[in-house]
Amino acid sequence: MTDTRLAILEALADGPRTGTDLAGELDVSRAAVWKHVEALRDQGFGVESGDDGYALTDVPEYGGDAVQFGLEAPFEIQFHERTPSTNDVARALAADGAKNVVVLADVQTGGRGRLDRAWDSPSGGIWLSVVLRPDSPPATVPIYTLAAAVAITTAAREAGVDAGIKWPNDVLVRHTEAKLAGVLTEMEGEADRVSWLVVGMGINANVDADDLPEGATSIRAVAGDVDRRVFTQRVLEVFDEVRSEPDAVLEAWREYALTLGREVRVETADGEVVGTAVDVEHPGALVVETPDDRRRVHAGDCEHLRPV
Ligand code: BT5
Repeated sequence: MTDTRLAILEALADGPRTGTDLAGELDVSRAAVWKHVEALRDQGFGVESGDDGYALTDVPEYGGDAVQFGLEAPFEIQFHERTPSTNDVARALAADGAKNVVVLADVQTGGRGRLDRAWDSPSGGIWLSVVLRPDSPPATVPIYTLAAAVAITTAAREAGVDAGIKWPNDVLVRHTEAKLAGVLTEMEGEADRVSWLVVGMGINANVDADDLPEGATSIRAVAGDVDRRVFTQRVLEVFDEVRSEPDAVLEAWREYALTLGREVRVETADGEVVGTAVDVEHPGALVVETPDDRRRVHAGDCEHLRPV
């Protein structure tokens, strides 16, 4: 959305304004105001013309402008009805120098999980990728994955879902351990500095559980449909709040963790680690107490073992 269009929306959010007032406030012509208002109507915003001027009567349910409007985080939203993978679009934007852009889609036709697994992304979900350029070393990148899981869990709990986090990146419903959301973080960087980072979040919001793989669930199935616009804004706002505060991320992560205190089996590149998960440490390592020693696991697939 252009800056002028957003400024018009923000002005109208405070109450009706005449075209002349808007033109004066924003230093554009009245014809330009009229064009922007028409464009907003095309996007699904309700803008009525009355005696007091233009009044904002309705905000579209979802989409780029809808999420951008009222978002309290410094991200620019780019929306696609349908795209193979928001992470792929975000990577291309990142390679072109983009920063603080969020690519959002209603449907992904080639959604990806970790290790090139497929990620089912039917209409009604929240599929988004955030492009960041943090001034930090590549080794600290896992904290962004944790921050995304914290943001999703916070929003899910506010929506009435008893959600928690399975290390490192799965948001699950606590009592069933069915998967509600996943995070895929990708980056490019040099030895000492990240060049760009793409944090992809897949949230099964208003989708039928039948349209998801076995072991997955949705907010719709657990707590009913959510306002995707508000939910997406909450996720982005919490993510933005915590992303540069590793201690806050770890504290929230520990509070939400379903993995800590559990017997786990983690498949790592160096083999299997089985033991009790006792903590998570910066920048996202799981600390596992095995019968022989205490191990720090930096990456891998984690399975919660049932108590014997
Ligand atoms: C993840 O991978 O959990 C990361 C998922 C990230 C998806 C987002 S959507 C926006 C952005 N664009 C992308 O293309 N990707 C990101 P992983 O831990 O590897 O889990 C993948 C496994 O979860 C699959 O092998 C399936 O078993 C299962 N799965 C597939 N689709 C699912 C869904 N919608 N909900 C829950 N589980 C699913």
